[in-house]
Amino acid sequence: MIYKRSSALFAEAEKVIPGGVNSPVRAFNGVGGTPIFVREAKGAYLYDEDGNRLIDYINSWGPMILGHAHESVVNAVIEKAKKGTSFGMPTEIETQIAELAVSMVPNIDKIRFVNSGTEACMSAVRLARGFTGKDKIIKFAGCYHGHSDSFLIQAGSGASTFGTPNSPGVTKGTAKDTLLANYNDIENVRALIEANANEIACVIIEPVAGNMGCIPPAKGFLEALRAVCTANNILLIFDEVMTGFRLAKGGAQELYDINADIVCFGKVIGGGLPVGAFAARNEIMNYLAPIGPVYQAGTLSGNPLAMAAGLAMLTELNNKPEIFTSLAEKTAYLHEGIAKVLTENNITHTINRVGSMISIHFDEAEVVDFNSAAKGNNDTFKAFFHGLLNEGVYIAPSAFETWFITDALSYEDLDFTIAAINTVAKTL
Ligand code: KE4
Repeated sequence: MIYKRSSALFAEAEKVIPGGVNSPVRAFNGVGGTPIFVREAKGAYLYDEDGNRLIDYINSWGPMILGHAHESVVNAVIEKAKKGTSFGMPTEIETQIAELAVSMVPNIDKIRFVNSGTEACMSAVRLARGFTGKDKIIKFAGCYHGHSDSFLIQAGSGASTFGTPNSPGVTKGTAKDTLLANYNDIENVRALIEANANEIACVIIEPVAGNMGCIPPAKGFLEALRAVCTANNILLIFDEVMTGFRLAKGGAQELYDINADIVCFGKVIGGGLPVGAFAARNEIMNYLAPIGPVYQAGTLSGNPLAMAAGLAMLTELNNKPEIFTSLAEKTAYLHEGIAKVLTENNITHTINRVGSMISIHFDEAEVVDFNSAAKGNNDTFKAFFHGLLNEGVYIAPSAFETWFITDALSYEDLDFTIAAINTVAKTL
């Protein structure tokens, strides 16, 4: 594959945008080389600026669950844009998508829309602190909840890829209120709660981790977390920015039958436009301005174009719940095919999968937390990434990410991908 035009565009971008990108994980720092510039996308495919067609396993880091440029989403945005793009005043469509989201997701009465997953998680933590009157939070090493200061403490995703999990610019004052636990280690959580009795407002977790590769919750872990939070008057926040409207209509709460106190959304809920949201029962959400004391705001929150895209997306998913089964089946098929060819080629690996989230780790040990995820052979991953790119398959440019399967993928695409992995495996 030739990437001449992408390289030229990247050189131009670097002159006026830090690192040439508007989000670090796109910069290929985790795999080397320079980023691919996309011209357009349709269904399961990206078309880059050099005319290469790539099968997309990132799908804008999750939102494109139905494939790129989905007709109902695009048409909804076009029609809405003709009537104006932003008013800073309430619109009916905000109520329509709020009612639909509340009907799809268990255990929530109200939802507040914001513009990103970061904003959703940041606001949820502030709400938890305001509601409980306590300051400290527990997050898990390797989990990523966006780039708000409180979260950049051994974060996952790009922060891990960069090997600088604790970012400069985060004050000691902020960091002291963030306690770090190990994913899937309930005893570690209990010890933190005991050592900080009556000081912890919330535990925030990715119920299925997706920012250190895909890591499922160990059997009983989420149930134990729910119980220990309830027993200690600590709010449990499910960061479902990745898992929401992806693992099931009702996300991880539905899949694992666990009730969080606050749920955060992003990605799919916006259909590819900038939307985040956080939701909870009335008792908690009524603590938010303008009816409650916890302030949270946004000029473009509930923006009509973004709401139109999100409403179209959620309507598709709500009307065709069989999509979730189709996504899980396609991902299982891919898993089986990848495992077969990597084993045949004697490549040491493990594969983690939940629903339509999957990740490959080039290490024999089971990947259950940040430490085990970090043991993966990154040189093998880099060669694997570029080998696949050369075969026309685009996966996450970092070992600390999950793949996101889109329902636009055909079984032919999956077979093509498995064959490409077989080819690349022979070079590793
Ligand atoms: P955003 O602010 O990027 O919309 O959402 C932050 C966020 C919150 N919670 C979870 C579980 C997330 O995965 C994310 C963002 N995910 C990354 C990819 N791992 C976004 C890609 C990027 O940073 O460019």
